[in-house]
Parts: sequence; structure tokens; C-alpha cells
Amino acid sequence: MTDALLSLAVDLVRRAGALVVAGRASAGAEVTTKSTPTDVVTEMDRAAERLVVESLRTLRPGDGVLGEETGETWGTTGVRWVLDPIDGTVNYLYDLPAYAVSLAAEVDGIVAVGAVFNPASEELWTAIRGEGAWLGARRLRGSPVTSLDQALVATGFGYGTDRRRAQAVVVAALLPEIRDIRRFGAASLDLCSAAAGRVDAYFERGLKPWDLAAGGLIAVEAGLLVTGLSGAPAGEDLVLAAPPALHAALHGRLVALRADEGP
Ligand code: LIP
Repeated sequence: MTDALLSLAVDLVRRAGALVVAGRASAGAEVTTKSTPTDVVTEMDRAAERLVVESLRTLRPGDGVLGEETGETWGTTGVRWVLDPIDGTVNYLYDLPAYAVSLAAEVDGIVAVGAVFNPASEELWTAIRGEGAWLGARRLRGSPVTSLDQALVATGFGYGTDRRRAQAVVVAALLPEIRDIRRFGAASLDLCSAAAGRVDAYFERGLKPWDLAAGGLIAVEAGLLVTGLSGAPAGEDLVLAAPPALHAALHGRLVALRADEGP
């Protein structure tokens, strides 16, 4: 079953990816905003979501769907698809090649398969729970780095000014203690980059289920710990993705900095 779900996810992220790349040049013509004037959504976000949702309704009519732009459609099969049609929409608008179609399938509430496709780089990240994580045909194993002062750490920021102010305090405190920070602007790709060892760890406060679902499974299947803080699961309060050798040290600092609290 999971092989079939992943095959469908890969087909859909590739098709949606082709659509958004084809429409990128004109995407800026119809931009609206959501939570703040910088939290943008384009007609291509909506078009890509329509493509995936309508395909799922045709091919798997009893499944549920949670899409960033259209919300929740309840199903009866125990399978729920979790979709971010363009993760990294600001990058997409600016033609920065770090945006992705992110699609996961949950079975009975547990993410079972995930596919993240960056159509600008044509990189496809996949995972099936219990069967490993892949970038194309390359098996992913995360980073071998074991000390925080050697760690290249990815993070991201919310759109609200109060939250950004609080997140800046956390980053400023960490910066002297680690190799460096990277801020790519798409959570799914941050998680995939951590899975591939392109960064050594990733954390962010404020991720939605569609940001986390597919990339979180890919990171877990690459051998990373993907958690919240102080025993909490990874979620909107905080996501920390790191190899076991790094997780405890970064976790301790994020707890001390109360990175999962505040606006
Ligand atoms: C993005 C996230 C990213 C976050 C950005 C933005 P969007 O999602 O993937 O991690 O730092 O601020 O929220 O809005 O491009 O779908």
C-alpha cells in the first residue's frame, strides 16, 4: 500500500511542480496576503493545490486531504494527504530556487510516505516509514557532525513582527556558539537538507502540518531525531531536527532560550 501511495505522491508533486515552474513568470501578477502583508499566496499556489486535490479526489475518492490553501476535507479510508502546494512562496516570487511541492500521506494518523519536489532544481526527496529516505537514488543518512560549535544550523522565521523579534533573540544567542546559521525559506527543504547532511541540524517555531509532514518523515528516515522541546512532539511550538549526536546539545540550548515560547 505504501509503495502505491508514494508512487502517487511522486507523480503529483512532479506534475504540480511543472505547473508552478511554468507559471512563475506571471505569478507576481495575482498575489494576495494572509496573516501579514509579507505572508503571500499566489494564484499558482492555488492552482497547484487544485491540481493535487482534484487528482486525489479522482484517484482516491475516499481519502482525506489537508491543504494549506483549501483546508481540511475529511475522508473515510484512514488515509489523509497533507499538502503544501508551494513551500517557500516568497522564494518562488523572487525566483530564488528554494521552493517545493510537499505532499505526505498519513495512514490512520501517522505519516507513512512523504515526497518533496523542488521543481527549480528538479531534486526529489522521498521516504516511506521504516524504509529509509532518499534524494533521487541516494540514501540519506544525515550529518556526521557531533559538536555544536561545528554545526551548520538552518532555521526560519514567522511573519509576525513580535514573533520575529523573539526569534531574532534566539538566533543571536546561538550564533557565537555554532558554525553558522542558514535561512533558506522553505521548511520542507530545510528538513530535507538536514536529512542529506547539507546542514547539520534545523529548528523552527511556527511550522504548520503541511510544512512538516513530508520533510519530517524524510528527516526521521535519514536517522535524525525530529522532536519538540522537553518531551513535546515536533509541531507548531517548535520543530528540532538533528542527528542523535547533536540533538541533546542543541535541544538544551533551545530549552534554555525558551525557543518554543512567546508570540
Ligand atoms: C515558509 C516556511 C518557512 C518559514 C517561512 C514560510 P510558506 O512557508 O516553509 O520555514 O520560515 O517564513 O512560512 O509560507 O512559504 O508556505
